This record gives sequence, C-alpha cells and structure tokens, in this order.
Amino acid sequence: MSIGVLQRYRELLPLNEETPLFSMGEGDTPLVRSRSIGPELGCPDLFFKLEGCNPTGSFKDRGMVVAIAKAMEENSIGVMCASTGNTSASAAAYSAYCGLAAWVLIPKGEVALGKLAQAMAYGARILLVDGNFDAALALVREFTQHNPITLVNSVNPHRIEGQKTAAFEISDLLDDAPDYLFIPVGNAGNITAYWRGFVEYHQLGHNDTLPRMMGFQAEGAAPIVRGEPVAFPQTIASAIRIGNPASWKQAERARDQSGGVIDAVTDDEILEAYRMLASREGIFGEPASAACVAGLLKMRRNGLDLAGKRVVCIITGSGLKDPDMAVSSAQANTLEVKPNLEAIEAAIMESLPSGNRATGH
Ligand code: AN7
Repeated sequence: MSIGVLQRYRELLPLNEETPLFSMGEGDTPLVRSRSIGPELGCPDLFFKLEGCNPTGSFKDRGMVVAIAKAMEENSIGVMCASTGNTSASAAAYSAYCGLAAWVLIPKGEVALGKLAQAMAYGARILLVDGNFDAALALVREFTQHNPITLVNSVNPHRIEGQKTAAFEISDLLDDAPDYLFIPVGNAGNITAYWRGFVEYHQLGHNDTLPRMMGFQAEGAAPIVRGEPVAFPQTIASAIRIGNPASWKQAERARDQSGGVIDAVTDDEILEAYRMLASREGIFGEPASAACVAGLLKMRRNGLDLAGKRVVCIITGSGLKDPDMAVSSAQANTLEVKPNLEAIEAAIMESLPSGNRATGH
C-alpha cells in the first residue's frame, strides 16, 4: 500500500486525530538525472523532478490530498475550484475517492483535452465559464465565502502545505537543498509551497542551505515580471495562462528571500524546451512544465554559471495532458507508408542518421 503524503509527512502537516489518513499514491516522485541537457550546459548535476508521475498526472495531487482530508475532517459536502485544468482533474479524482461532490469552473475552450477528459471521467460537475481563469477564480472565491462548500484552489492554505512536501523529497534525495530550483509560475502557489518546504527543512536542521528560486512565467502571461496584472493572458502553455496570480506576493517573497529571479520565456522558447525534453531526455512534460527548462536554457545563454551547481527543474505535469500540442508540435516525425516491406525499408533508410546509412544493409 502506498504511504502517501499525509502519512509520510504527518508531523510536518496541519493534521490532527480527526483528519482521515488516506492516499491515492501521491508524492515520492522520481528525481531523474539529466543525460543530455545538463552535460551540454556544463551542469552534470541537473535533475528533473517528475511530478507528472502523481496519480492524476500533476503536482496538484500533493496539495489536494491535504485539502480533501481537511474537507472530510470538517464534514464538508463538496469542493469547488477554478482551474486551467490540472487542479480540476485532481479535485475531481480525490473527491471521487472520498465520496465528495466536486464542482469545477473552467475557462471555456482554454483547457487541454486530457485534463477536461479527466474531470469528466471522475464525475465532477463542470461549469464552462465564458471568461478566463482569473474571472473563474474570482467567482469561486465569492461563491465559497457564502456557501458551505470547500474552496480547493491554492488560496486554501492546505494546498500549499501539501505541495511543500516535494521540497522535502528533493532535500532527502540530495542530502541538502539544491543550489537552484527552476519552476514554472502560474497562480504562484507552487513556488510559494517549495520555498516554504525548503525553509522549514532548513529550520529543522535537515538542510544546511537554501536554494535560489527561479520562477518562469510565459511572456504573454507574465504579471509578476511586468509588475501588473495582465487582463488577457495569452500563451500556448494553457496551464499557466493566468493574469493575476493569487499568491503573487508570496512568490515575490520567495524570489527575494532566496536571491532568485522570476522571469518570462516566450512560447517559442517553451516549445523548444518541450521538444528537447521529450526527444533528448525521454521526459514528456506538458508545455507549462517546459517553461522552467526554457528558463534554465535562457539563464545559461545569458551567462549563468552552472559549474559545480546542483540544479532541479520541476516537471509539474505530464505531456499526455495536452495531446493536441504533442501531435501538432511533432508532425514531422510521422510518415505515411504503403503496407509493404519495400516501403518500410525505404522509409527507414530515409530516416537513419546520415552516418549510419551506408551500413544499413
Ligand atoms: C502543469 O490547474 O493553476 O504557479 O488551475 O498545471 O502553482 O499555479 C495549474 C498550474 C505549473 C503553475 N505547471 O503552478 C490549475 C493551475 C502545471 C500547472 C502550474 C500549473 P502554480
């Protein structure tokens, strides 16, 4: 049986005797050493934390298990969230497991297909809002203030508490904090959670050091970088298409206290990192996740010295969440062939790396 976040970090979470302890297998995700990008950047100690390996395919499950356990403890009848997709998938799954009702508000036409499919399959009530994520979150905050339904967006402090456990796992595996933590920023809950986790582990004496927090927004949805809300956020990375992050101030604090940065990367840079991660590392993250790798490549280009540094990139969600993006961004890898051996041989010869062609037969 999976131990899960609640039991494993019981002492470091806001739990009591009344809180039910359960797990769908969240947490304890892989930390994989880079074999290609790291060495190329002069950074042999580059690691990817694969949060897509959580039960619903994103980091949200770490926080959701705590938020839902607390909702159960408080005898809540149901939960509600606004979402660019992953929060809704996670809320829907954990609610199904616990027998709670779930209502999710989703910006109509802006959520990746896999995430919508999950929320539907898990039986959540889906309200398609003719507006963006920020508008949907404002509605959920307002509604849950006046109704006995638990808000499970990251403005619910239990979400942040659960998500901080990823920082504990990284620290345990590396025997200290890394030098740099690269992470995508949308509503800014996760960067807040990681910073809290590292600070707590430091205060407890488990870590000697603290990482620099390196957060990356998409250029068309970069309110923290610009210093003002973005009314109509735009980016291909739909998970982080957010114009007015709820944890804005906490993210700035994490940046400033850690001596880090919050910067922006373009959609082209995100797509380049997205393809590179999958085709050269075998790690299929979603576009929003690739934003932090794009950020790493950008910082390196701008002269950041990574020699001797330990660097972790948080791959926040699975690439399978957004199949349309995967297919459209790798079209060139498919080839139609006639169903005969000659056609197959011709196609293979055509696509062999040029050095191997002579020895192909
Ligand atoms: C894959 O699901 O906001 O900065 O509603 O799905 O903590 O918001 C998702 C955000 C990064 C940004 N990577 O994290 C939602 C939602 C992925 C994400 C982020 C999200 P935060």
